[in-house]
Amino acid sequence: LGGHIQRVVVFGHPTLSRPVHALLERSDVEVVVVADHGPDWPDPTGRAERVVWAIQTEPAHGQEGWLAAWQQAGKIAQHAIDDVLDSSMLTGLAVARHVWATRQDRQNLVVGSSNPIRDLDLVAAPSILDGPVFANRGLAGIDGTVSTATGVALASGWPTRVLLGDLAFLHDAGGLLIGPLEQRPDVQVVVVNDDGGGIFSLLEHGEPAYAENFERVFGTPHGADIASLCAAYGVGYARVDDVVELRRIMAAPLAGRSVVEIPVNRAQLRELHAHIRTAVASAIDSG
Ligand SMILES: Cc1ncc(C[n+]2csc(CCOP(=O)(O)OP(=O)(O)O)c2C)c(N)n1
Repeated sequence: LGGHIQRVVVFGHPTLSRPVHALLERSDVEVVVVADHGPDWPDPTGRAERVVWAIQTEPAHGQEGWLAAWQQAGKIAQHAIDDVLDSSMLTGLAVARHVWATRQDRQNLVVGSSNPIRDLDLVAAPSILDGPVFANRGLAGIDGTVSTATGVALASGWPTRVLLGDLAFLHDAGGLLIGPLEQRPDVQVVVVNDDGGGIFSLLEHGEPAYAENFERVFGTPHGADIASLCAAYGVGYARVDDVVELRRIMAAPLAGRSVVEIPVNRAQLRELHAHIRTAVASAIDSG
C-alpha cells in the first residue's frame, strides 16, 4: 500500500516517527507543505515541492477502495500486534496499550519522548474520547515532562496521566515538588522503568557490533530508588509487577498526585520489535 503513495500533504511539524520520515524522503513522493507563516515552513527532509497557504479537498475523489484497503490493513496489523503483546512479558508497549485502553473523557494524557510516544504510536487505535494527548519536545526531548503534565493539569482542571520512561522521569523529578502554598493538580505519573535508555537498543546504537560499549554509553543504567524519591517529595507511590495489577491501577479513578512504577526489561526489546514486524507482515500477506 505504501508503495502506491504519490503525494504527501504535510500540516504542521511532522512527527519524529521514522516511517513518516522515510515516506517524506522517498524520491517518488511529491511533498506539499501547508503552512501559514512566513519563510519558516516545516520541511525536515527539504523535499517540499510546493508550500501553500491552504488546500481545497474534493470529498470522495480518491481511487475506489483505497481508504478501505488502508483501514483493513490497519485492523489486521493491530490484531497481530495485540496477539504478540498478549503472549509476551510486561513491556513498555504493553503498558502503552493499557494506558490507551483506560483513557477517559475529560482526562489528559501526557506522553514522554523516546519509546513511550513511539510505543503509543504503534498500539493506539483511533479514539473518539474527549481527552487530549500531549507530547513535548522540551529542550532536547526527555526534559520537563513532569512539569509539562503539571501545567497541563492546572490549565485544564482535568486529571492528567503521564506515560514516560525512567530517564525522562529522573530528568524532571524536581517537577514533583510543589510548594505548600500552591495548588496540587491530579497527576498520575506512570514510569516504565527499564533502568536506562531502552530506545537505543532499537536504533543503530543497539547493533551487535557496538555491544561492548553499549551499556555504559547508551543503556546508562542508574539503579535509582524511585519509591524513596517519591517519599522524599511526598508523592504517592505504587509498584506494578503484573498485568492484572496494571489493569486494576489504570482503571482506578485518578486523584491526587502519585507515581506508578512498572519495572520492565529492555534486554529483549530488539527481538520483540522484530517479532512484531514479522507478525504484522505475515498477517497482512495472508489477510
Ligand atoms: C534533555 C535530553 N537529554 C538527553 C536526550 C537523549 N535521549 C533521547 S532518548 C533518551 C533515553 C530516554 O530514556 P527513557 O526516558 O527511560 O525512555 P526509554 O527509551 O527507556 O523508553 C535519551 C537520553 C534527550 N532527548 N533530551
